Amino acid sequence: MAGAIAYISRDTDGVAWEKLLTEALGPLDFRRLRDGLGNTDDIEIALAWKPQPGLLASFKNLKMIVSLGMGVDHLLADDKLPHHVAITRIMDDGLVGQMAEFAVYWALWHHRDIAKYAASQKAKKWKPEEFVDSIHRPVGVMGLGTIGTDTAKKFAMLGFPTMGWSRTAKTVPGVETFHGRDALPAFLGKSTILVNVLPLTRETRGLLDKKTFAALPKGAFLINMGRGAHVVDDDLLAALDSGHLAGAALDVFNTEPLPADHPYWAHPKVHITPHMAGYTNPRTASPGVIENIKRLRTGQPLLHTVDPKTGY
Ligand code: NDP
Ligand code: OXD
Repeated sequence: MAGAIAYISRDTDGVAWEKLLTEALGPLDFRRLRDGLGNTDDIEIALAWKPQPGLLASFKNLKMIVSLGMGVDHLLADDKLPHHVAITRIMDDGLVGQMAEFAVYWALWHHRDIAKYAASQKAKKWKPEEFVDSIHRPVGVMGLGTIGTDTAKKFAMLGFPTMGWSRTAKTVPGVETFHGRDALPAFLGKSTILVNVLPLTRETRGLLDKKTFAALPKGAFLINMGRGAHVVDDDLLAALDSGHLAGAALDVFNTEPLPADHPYWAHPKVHITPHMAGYTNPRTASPGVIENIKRLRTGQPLLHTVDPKTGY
């Protein structure tokens, strides 16, 4: 039998992964962290979500690390991560679609004044609000990778003028694209709804700060589904309290779970979800992992690899 596959996650039990991988690859030596990993010298592949720092470095014969999330900051935060081992990530169409749904839901919630109608209903008031046509509500998507591209295309299909910002130049049909720091002010200046779906890297940490918020048009709405550490919390609270920002839908936080005493919980302009914008679904995520296991074992180039230098 080939080397063992270790399932390293405290959040999920890996039963579905074991079933799907076994169906595709035949009998496996599949080990779960929560049941004990046995002799870790046998481990060839690690499927990992937020592994304890140093753990992966202790697997002497490890050949491939698979991030069980599309984000890889949870792996690269480990300064002992073995650099000779290939790092790959899941590619999950189901998750990608959910992320776009999350962004579109909050954008429409804001755009169509749903909070005002909910308040009117409470007061038994029949009160149509002034409306802004979607062609006058430009949406800016930060990050034009797998998720950001899908999200931006869906906003464009709904008729919103849609912009995207990335590190390198990109072409996305129906989307006005910007790239690099120099283009950031022009991109932000038009984004009446700002969707963040950047990876967390050295360059993007803290990017959603007072300077970024000030560059947005007055009354802009923020949707953060990237990572909590993209946001400088005090700067966001100040931008909301000053009235410069109309509101923020936040799925990710600097500390998760969000501490009970955090000012976001009770803030009238903040909408909190518990890091649920996109769930990894083993059914939709496993085909790419199975393909990579086959590739690893037959010496072919791996797909969906991560570059530790750029951090994504
Ligand atoms: P990708 O790696 O496919 O794309 C990343 C995008 O960000 C690329 O367009 C890249 O630019 C851009 N980018 C990276 N660094 C910079 C920079 N310094 N300046 C400008 N643009 C930059 O990522 P995904 O779309 O797959 O995922 C994005 C993130 O979404 C994940 O890393 C994770 O943090 C988050 N996520 C959150 C979930 C949730 O439930 N809330 C679920 C899943 C993911 P370029 O195209 O030029 O390379
Ligand atoms: C991911 C996440 O990165 O769920 O996939 O945040």
